[in-house]
Amino acid sequence: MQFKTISMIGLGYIGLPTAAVFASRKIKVIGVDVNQKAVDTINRGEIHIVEPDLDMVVHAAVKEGYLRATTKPEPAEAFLIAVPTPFKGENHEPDLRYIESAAKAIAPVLAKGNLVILESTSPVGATEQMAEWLAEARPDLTFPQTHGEESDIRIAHCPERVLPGHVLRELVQNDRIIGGMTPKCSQLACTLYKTFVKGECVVTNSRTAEMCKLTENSFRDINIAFANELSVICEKLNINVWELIGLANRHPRVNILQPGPGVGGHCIAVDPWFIVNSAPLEAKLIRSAREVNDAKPAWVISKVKSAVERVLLAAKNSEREIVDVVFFGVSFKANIDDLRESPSVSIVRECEKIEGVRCYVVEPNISELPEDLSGSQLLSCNQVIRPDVAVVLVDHDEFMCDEFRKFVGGCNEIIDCRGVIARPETLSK
Ligand code: SAJ
Repeated sequence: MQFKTISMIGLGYIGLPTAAVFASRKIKVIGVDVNQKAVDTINRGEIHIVEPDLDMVVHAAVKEGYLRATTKPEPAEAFLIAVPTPFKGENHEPDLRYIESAAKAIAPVLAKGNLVILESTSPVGATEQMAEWLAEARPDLTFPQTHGEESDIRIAHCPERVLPGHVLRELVQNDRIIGGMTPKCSQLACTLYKTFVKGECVVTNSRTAEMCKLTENSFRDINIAFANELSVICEKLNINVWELIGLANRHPRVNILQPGPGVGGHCIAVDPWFIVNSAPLEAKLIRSAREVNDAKPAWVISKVKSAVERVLLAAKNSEREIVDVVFFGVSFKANIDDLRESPSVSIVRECEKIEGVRCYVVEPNISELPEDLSGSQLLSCNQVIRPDVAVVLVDHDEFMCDEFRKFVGGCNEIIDCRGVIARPETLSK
C-alpha cells in the first residue's frame, strides 16, 4: 500500500518536524493542532518552535501544497498522534488526557483500513487504552484488541527518539521501533515509516515499544544521576569531578556522563516516572536516579547561598550590602534556547530570593528573560560585569573558550556546574 494522505495530530516539537518530513516525500499531510495560532503560523509557511532547518522544510512543504494545518481532524489513511504526555500529582501518575482527546477527535473521521499510530512517549498499556477509546467512539468499526488481524483499524506505537537540535537528521537516520498491536499493524506502520526512515524499522509489540522508549530515557537518567552523585561526593572529598570522570573514562569499558545543575527538558525528567508508577516496588534504581537528579538544583542553590555569605563576611567592614551574582546560561542544555523545565531557571528563581543579592543572567540564545525571572537582568556576552559570584549553569559554545575561562576564572567565587572552568584542557568536552 502507498500512503497518499496522512494526518499528524499535534504539531509541536515532534509532530511538526515529522509532518514536514513526510510532506517533503510528497505525501499530503493534514496537520491538526488545538492551537489556532500555531495552525495559522504553519499555514503561512512559518514555524512556532525552534529547531535548526525546520523553517525551510516547513516553508517548502506548505508552498508546494503537501502540508496544511487545521484545528479539526479530516479523513486520512493514517493518523499519527504526537501530543504531550505529562504526569500529574505526587505519585507522578501519567496524564493521558491529551491522548484521550486526540483519540476522541479523530474517531469520527476514521474509516475501514486506516492506521493509527501513537508516537507520544507513553506508559506501558497506553496504546491499548487508546485503542479502547477509539473502539468506544466507533462501535461500527472493528479494532485489533477484539478482532486481531481481521480488524478494520490497524494500531501501533512507534515512539519518537529524536534529540532536540538534531531532529531532522535523527528522524531520518535513527532506527525506528515499530510496536504493532498485531503483526499486520506493524507491517503497515513499517510501510509508512519506510517512506523516509533510512535507519532500520525494528518490529515488536506495542507494550515492548512503550517500555523501550521509557527504558532509553531511564538509562540516560540513571547515568546522569551517577555523574551528579559523583559531583556531590567529589565536592565533599575535595576532588575535581571533571578530572576524575576524564580519567575513569580512559578505561575501555567506562563511559560516565557529565554532571550538571540537574536534568531538564520534557523527556528524561518525566519518562522514568512512568516506569516507577507502573512498578513502584520494583523500580528502585530508576526512582532513586530521579531523586538524585531532582535534588541537584537545591544543592547548587545552597552553594550559591554559602558563596554569598562568604562575600558578605569578607566585606563586613566596608558596609557593603549588595552581592552581584551572574548566572551563565539558563536553557535546559547547551546551545538551545529552550528554557522549559530547565533546572537552571529554578535555580536563578530561588537565588533571586536571597537577601542582598542582585542577579544577572547571561544567556546568548534568548533576547528576553521569561516572566518568572523578573528579578534578574539579562546581559549580553559583551555587557558582562565582573561578578562577586559566578555561576556557570550551561556549557554553551560561547562559554567554552579561553577568553570566558579567563574572565570567570578571575572571580573570587565560582560555582561551575558544567566544568567549563574546572574541566582540565586535556580532557575532551
Ligand atoms: N544532561 C546532563 N549530563 C549529560 C547529558 C545530559 O546533565 O551528560 C542533562 C542536559 O543538560 C539536560 C538533560 O540532561 O538538562 C536532558 O538532555 P539530553 O540531551 O540528555 O536529552 P533530551 O531531553 O534533549 O532528549 C532525550 C534523548 N534521549 C536519549 O538520549 C536517551 C532523545 O533521544 C529523546 O528522543 C528525547 O529525550 C525524548 O523526546 O524523549
